[in-house]
Amino acid sequence: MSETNRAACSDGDEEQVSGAEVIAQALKTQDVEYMFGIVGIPVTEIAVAAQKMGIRYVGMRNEQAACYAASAIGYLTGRPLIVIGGSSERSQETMGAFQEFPQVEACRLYSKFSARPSSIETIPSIIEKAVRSSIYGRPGACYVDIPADFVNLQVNVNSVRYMECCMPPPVSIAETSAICMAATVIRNAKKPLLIIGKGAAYARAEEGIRKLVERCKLPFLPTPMGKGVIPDNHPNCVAAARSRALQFADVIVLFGARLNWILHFGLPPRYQPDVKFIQVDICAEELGNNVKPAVTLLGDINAVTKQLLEQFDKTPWQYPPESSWWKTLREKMKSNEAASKELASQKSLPMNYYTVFYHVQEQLPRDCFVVSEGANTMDIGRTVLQNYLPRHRLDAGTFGTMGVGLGFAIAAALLAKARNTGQRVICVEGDSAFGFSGMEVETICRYNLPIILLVVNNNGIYQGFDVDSWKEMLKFGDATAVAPPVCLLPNSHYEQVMTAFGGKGYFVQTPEELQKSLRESLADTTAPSLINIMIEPQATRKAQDFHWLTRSK
Ligand SMILES: Cc1ncc(C[n+]2csc(CCOP(=O)(O)OP(=O)(O)O)c2C)c(N)n1
Ligand SMILES: [Mg+2]
Repeated sequence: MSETNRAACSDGDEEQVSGAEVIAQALKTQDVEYMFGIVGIPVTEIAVAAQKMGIRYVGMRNEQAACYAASAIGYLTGRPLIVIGGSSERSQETMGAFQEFPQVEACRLYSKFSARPSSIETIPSIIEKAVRSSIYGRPGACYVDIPADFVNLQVNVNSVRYMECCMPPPVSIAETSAICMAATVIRNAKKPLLIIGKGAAYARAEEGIRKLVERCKLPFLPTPMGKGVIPDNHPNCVAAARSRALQFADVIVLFGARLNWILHFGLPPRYQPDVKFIQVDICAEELGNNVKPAVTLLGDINAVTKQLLEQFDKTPWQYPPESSWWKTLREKMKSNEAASKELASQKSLPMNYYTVFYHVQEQLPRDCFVVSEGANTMDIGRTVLQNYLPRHRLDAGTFGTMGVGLGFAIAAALLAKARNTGQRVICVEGDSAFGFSGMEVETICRYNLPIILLVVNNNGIYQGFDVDSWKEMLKFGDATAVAPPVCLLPNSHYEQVMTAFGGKGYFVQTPEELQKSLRESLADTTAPSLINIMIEPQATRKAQDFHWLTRSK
């Protein structure tokens, strides 16, 4: 608010402050650094006040993408997402006010804490509680509802008390007896396996887990978002024999990895029926989901890992590197890698997924962020594109939500820019996935973030038609009646979405064109680019022992 306004609103000689300014100050006091959103009545003033307070405001093109971006910043910095929503005026509640909706109740289902302050004076304590709830225990989003009339309402500046920034989350450790039991189970394992999940990445447990892997010489697998906690090219990484490792392991230690669909619920046929799980998790309710664990280690994953390390320091132990288990895993990795290489080296055009990712991997800077979404695009890309640093892969993860990619990429690029690391963001999108938040390309160009978008274009969802088959099909009737629901328009020029806003666009059909466009995009550190990569519309994954979503039948 300007000084003149302030004076005009002042009540006697008391200085006045608006609801918007109180929100901004309360967020700043809780160390909030970024705000993502779309403004309009009644929240515009909140964004303006936040900017004045030194919070970076990033205007997005869709609230979903704004939330995805904010959640990625939260994951990367350990400060999860607070959603602030403008709601209708209190005096019009139940009358059918503009955009009236039971937002607090609706958000309760999706958040750890959902509340509407009862007055401007209570905003700081509600915001402190929202921030604290979002980072304590298992992290998660929180919602604060702001009635429209609060935004411009003025109160006496001395009537508002700001809560100090909440303390960092307390660190909990596991019971000593459980740690001893876990160490014993690991020592007695014939076919051990560590699984490193997103929780380990979030807990910044990379140093401890790496020590454990190297001291005990244990094989490990990352989950999709656990990639990079230990580099993918570490000799103990058995990701290339994932199915085999899961299927025959007799002891599995889960570091912040849930036994959900991504890990096939921990059940046969993907696992041995008597496999012993050791679960390390910050969330007590997670322990015992789907399978009864042999040992549960409740606590901060970094702290629990250190407890385990101390145990193995006291009585050193190594899993024998010459065991038949290591041999089985190495052989399977070799044959799987050979099969991928064989597909990658195919010279036929249009290219297949493996050829594309092989060429991308060749040029990928080791410190870059890899963002990805799609179905085949994400699943195959994950196996070929390597991560060498923790928290440098962001993908559609547990929910498999399409549309997250551009928001995630924007968040990673903003952090890279703020930290001045020169790190690049490579965002690998299926053509369908790209469509969900495609207009965020304008956001990328507006903030001039040098993101490289790769659209792996097979003209469809999982698969599509080539242009001739598409035309042939249309002879049989209207597209709504005859087009397979997975099909998208063939040969769409997605790169023109980028050129429309001043970035660089490439339409590539051959490995040489891909290599050249990627080299140029990487060399240009000042501008974003989009490489639209045409692949064989019927290309698929290489044969799998099990489908990713194994049905129980
Ligand atoms: C929000 C949302 N809507 C729909 C889906 C269903 N879905 C799963 S993958 C996918 C897109 C896959 O196609 P694409 O991104 O082109 O990748 P491809 O498999 O073709 O490489 C869709 C729409 C979803 N996961 N999330
Ligand atoms: Mg596709």
